[in-house]
Amino acid sequence: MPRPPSLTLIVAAAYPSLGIGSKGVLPWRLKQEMAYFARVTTRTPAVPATDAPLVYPPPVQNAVIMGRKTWASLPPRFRPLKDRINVVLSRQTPPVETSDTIWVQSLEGALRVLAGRQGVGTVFVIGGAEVYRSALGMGATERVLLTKVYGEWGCDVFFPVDLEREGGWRRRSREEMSAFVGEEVGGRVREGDVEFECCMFERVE
Ligand code: FOL
Repeated sequence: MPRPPSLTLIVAAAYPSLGIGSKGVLPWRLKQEMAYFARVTTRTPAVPATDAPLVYPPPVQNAVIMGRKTWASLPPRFRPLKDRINVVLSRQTPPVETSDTIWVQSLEGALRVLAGRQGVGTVFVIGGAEVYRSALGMGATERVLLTKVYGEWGCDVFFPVDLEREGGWRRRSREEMSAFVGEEVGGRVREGDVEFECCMFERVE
């Protein structure tokens, strides 16, 4: 069996409350931050994450794993997220694979499906809270791309771990983060009245 892929969480959270949603959707509309999400989750790594046999040229797409409520929250015109393998978790729906979306019953099921495929690049977990919590409990989760959205946003769901306070996570430098995401990032960005900052954390032993 091929080695199961490692996982990267990507999340935008209010800072410092770590709120990620309100009434089923994102609490803000940040065009530049959303464009960053789309670029980073779409851009493929130089080397695929699994040890599936290589074919030349390697046709690689990243995967985005999400819960059913996050799937429902995506604007229908952007669903499935284009140029990425969309994997949706639902305990009710039996596992099915349509031409553009894979439905599975657990995160383990998602990893099993992806491990058995060729040409899978980076595997991202894109939420929501329940899926982030499960993923953070798995050794496979190595990295979190956290965008701090400064301010109080009246959220009703929250990112489950404070990476800056709990042990086991280290913030990486701007340079390390830029190398991973494949573009220059770092520092506070202003969009309208809102400031955000893209950060990367990695698990440490
Ligand atoms: N991580 C970060 N950093 N920012 C986010 O906004 C974010 N959002 C989710 C998960 N992780 C995140 C979940 N929510 C779309 C909408 C909501 C959403 C995720 C994605 C979406 O429509 N994405 C389109 C781009 C649309 C646009 O350009 O406006 C895509 O192609 O990714």
